[in-house]
Amino acid sequence: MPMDGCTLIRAPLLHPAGPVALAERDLLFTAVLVMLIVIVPVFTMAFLFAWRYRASGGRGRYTPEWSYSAKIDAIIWLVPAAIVATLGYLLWNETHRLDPYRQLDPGAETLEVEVVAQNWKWLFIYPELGIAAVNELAFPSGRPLSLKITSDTVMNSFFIPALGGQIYAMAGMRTRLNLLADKPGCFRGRNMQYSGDGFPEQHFKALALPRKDFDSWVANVRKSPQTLDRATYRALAAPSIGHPVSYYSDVTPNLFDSIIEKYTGGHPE
Ligand SMILES: [Cu+2]
Repeated sequence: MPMDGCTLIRAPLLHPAGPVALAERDLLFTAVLVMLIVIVPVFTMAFLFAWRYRASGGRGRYTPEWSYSAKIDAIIWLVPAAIVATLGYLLWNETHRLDPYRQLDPGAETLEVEVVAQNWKWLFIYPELGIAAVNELAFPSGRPLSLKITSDTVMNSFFIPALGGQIYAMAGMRTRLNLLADKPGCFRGRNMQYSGDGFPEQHFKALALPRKDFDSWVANVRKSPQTLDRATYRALAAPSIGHPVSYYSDVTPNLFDSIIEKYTGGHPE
């Protein structure tokens, strides 16, 4: 399998593998730069003042009666106000542009995957292909990935740092996340919301594969002797820690919706 020789990138937040994570990293860097407008002068002055006004022979003028300067007052109010306005503008625009529910490229062919958080593993259902996998999310690189996310246990949080975004998984609800991997690669995904005993081991491999490799991944999953119906699903949903990657060659239709409906008394959201 291609997942065997794949190396995970280190510090994925700084080495984005897709447009969402790249935009998030750039926003982070821009925000830091803008804030340095205050941080650099403040730290410089802290040392400069201590030196200039020191008791033993400093050069500062002694002015005990001084109390107000309109110039200083203007600087300490206007500069931060300008920074807050700039950050607000940037964040407002980027937050809307990076809306996780928005399709990345409405014109492109999207791969839909349904994600279920369980104790303590991740189930990935491919409704269009009728297959499923546990703790391994494979998808073609360069093709938008559209995730529908729910939980069959307490609140979890789905996150693939190299691709960006983080979105909660909640029982009885469906959240969405749209991601794209620019190039083939192998990324770590995990639950970011503490959920009990198996939480530290609750991670999965996200494999962005070239088209051909994705097709052979699907063919390989289709060879699995295991299938996922209501009964095998119940067995899978039982708590387990460090669950191995496993494949299901067939999935009962509407399994994802029925998992949500368990918590909504038969009514969809
Ligand atoms: Cu909710």
